[in-house]
Amino acid sequence: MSTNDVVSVTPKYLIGAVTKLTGLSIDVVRVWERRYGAVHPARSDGGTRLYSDADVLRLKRLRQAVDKGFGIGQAARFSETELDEVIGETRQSLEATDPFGALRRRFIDAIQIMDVVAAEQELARAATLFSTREIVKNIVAPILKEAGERCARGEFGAAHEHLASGLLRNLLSSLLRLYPASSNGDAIVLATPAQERHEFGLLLAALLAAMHGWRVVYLGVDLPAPEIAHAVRLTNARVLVLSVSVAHSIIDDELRAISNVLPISTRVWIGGEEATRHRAIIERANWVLVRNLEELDDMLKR
Ligand code: B12
Repeated sequence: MSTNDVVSVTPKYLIGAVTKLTGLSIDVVRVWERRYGAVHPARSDGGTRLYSDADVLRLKRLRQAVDKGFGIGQAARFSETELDEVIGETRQSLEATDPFGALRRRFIDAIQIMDVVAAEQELARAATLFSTREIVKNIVAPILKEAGERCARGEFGAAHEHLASGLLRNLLSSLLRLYPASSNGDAIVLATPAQERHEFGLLLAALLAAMHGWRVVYLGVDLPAPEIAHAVRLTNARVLVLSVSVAHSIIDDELRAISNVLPISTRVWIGGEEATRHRAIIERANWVLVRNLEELDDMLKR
């Protein structure tokens, strides 16, 4: 694994593959999981367990601890740092093989037990060790995704999600302040339409724009079309960025309303999980559908 590799939390392996990758039998994997909560695999639509690279890595590390004479019950309760010590893998060597994954895992572990001090420490480390772009793409975006997946699996409650969201929002806001709007930069307005309250995709997009020297006018979420258009006119914005995560039919009406009231010269870039649902309006209004943050990063450069 190279220094920049990130251990993926995407569910992809069936249990048979996991046994090959870890050297553990199917029965052992099941018992470790059921009795000791060693890993929490996702389920396919049909209910089959699907393991991620992160699950496989954790099982391998637990196996190493067991090989060193620890009981699985004890090993499964170790924090990642304790596990590092136990299996003789120094923090430095873990950092060297997967610095982003190690940090993300420690943050998520801290959120799981609501240890705010440890969670804040991890974010402070991220801010000193990594570039803003690395923080956006390799720390904050994947942590939010994982928090979302844990919510869906019932491992995180609303309180966990709110705690993680609050800490990450503070981090992103303070990073945004590192790139003060310059009056020579072209203005870019960022908002979500009325009824769309998911803010993180938009906040990450705002940070990328600020890094490229745009004059960022971040309006946040849930804004009626006339308000967005007013801001675009007042700031003479060249680009409006919209983010859509939720599949409400009302969003379609809102997007149509935005396209009707915007100045004709404004370019609109729209992204988010549910943006493709609005292809008809996007095509009719000549907006650009931006598939992901990488693509946005490139467009902001030009
Ligand atoms: C946190 C959360 C909330 C929080 C939001 C808090 C906040 N301050 O943002 C709250 C509690 C408010 C919330 C409310 C609701 N939520 Co919600 N929420 C989530 C959750 C768990 C995480 C979303 C998140 O922040 N992800 C992290 C960010 C970084 O990822 P992202 O938004 O996908 O953005 C990425 C890309 O899409 C892209 N991107 C996003 N925007 C843009 C823009 C551009 C230009 C570009 C280039 C890229 C881009 O970049 C990001 C990084 O890769 C997801 C589940 C999940 N697993 O994602 C559900 C989820 C999005 N919510 C969902 C739902 C249904 C709701 C509610 C309707 C629930 C309810 N019954 O009340 C309400 C709707 C509120 C509303 N009207 O908007 C559904 C949406 C399903 C759908 N397709 O419609 C999801 C998928 C959960 C689910 N599995 O059912 N939610």
